[in-house]
Amino acid sequence: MGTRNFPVAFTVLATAVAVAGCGGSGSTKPVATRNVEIPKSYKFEPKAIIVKAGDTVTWTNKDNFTHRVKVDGGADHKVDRGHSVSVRFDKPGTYHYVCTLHPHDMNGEVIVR
Ligand SMILES: [Cu+2]
Repeated sequence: MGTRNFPVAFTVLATAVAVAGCGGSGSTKPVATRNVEIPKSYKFEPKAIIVKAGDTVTWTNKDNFTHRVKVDGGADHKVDRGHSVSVRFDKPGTYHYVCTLHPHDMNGEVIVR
């Protein structure tokens, strides 16, 4: 009976949604902006951003320490405190980036559309 399968399918779907919801802290939803701050305490804010192809993204270091920004496939830029670095994104795609000094704490994503 086809109708007996429906409640089972529904339960599986609901579980999958609940698991996905637990994955993030709520601050990882991509934000449409070209500016990423490096505030105090070793992080990028917002962590994930959305830009358009051809846009230039600027990271500004407001922490008390030197950080770095290295986009996958790109150069490793040093960003001293109070300074910023800009990277232009010409092709659509999802680009992961890290601070190579603190890669476990400081990483993020630029989604180019
Ligand atoms: Cu860092």
